Amino acid sequence: MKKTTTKIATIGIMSALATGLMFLEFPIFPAVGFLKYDPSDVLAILAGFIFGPVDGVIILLIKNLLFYLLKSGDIVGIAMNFAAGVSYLLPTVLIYRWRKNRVVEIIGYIVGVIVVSGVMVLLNMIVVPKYWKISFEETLKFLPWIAGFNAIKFSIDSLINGLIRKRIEKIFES
Ligand code: RBF
Repeated sequence: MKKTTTKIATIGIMSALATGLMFLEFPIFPAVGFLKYDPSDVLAILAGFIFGPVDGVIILLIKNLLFYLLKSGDIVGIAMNFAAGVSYLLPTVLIYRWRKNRVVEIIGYIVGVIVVSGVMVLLNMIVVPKYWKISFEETLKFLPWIAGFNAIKFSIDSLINGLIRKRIEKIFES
């Protein structure tokens, strides 16, 4: 991939695809039905691996902005989705870029899943009491579900990315 214009167009197409994929969202655990899985972050993670962390974050930003305007209208949910995407993407991509081999790549996925699960548990402990107007003690009951949701969501994304990354990269080599 040589030309900047080609890269900008690719980021645009990947953002549009990610927005479309976000419409497929569905809850994983009934206990925390407000947490929904969708595979859209895979597009941002792919871009992070192929182009760099900033491009990945740009896709997260665009897809969340478009999804907010087209469907959700819930700024809290959108902000949480973005925070989760960034907390996973940055450690995972930066570790991979440090040493580009399969073992380091897998360590990156594991660290990313641990970081996002920890960060989102903390953020949810602050946000959920205000969002659902419940006490902190009640929110604590959700803690294992929130940690589990993020661990599962980003493990699935890691797996998909790990399986298709090389094939997608090849498209851009020519
Ligand atoms: N998305 C995540 O990937 N991880 C989270 O921990 C997370 N926490 C959320 C907390 C609240 C209160 C809300 C409203 C949403 C949260 N989301 C989270 C985003 C949610 O799963 C979904 O993507 C958005 O609400 C868009 O429909």
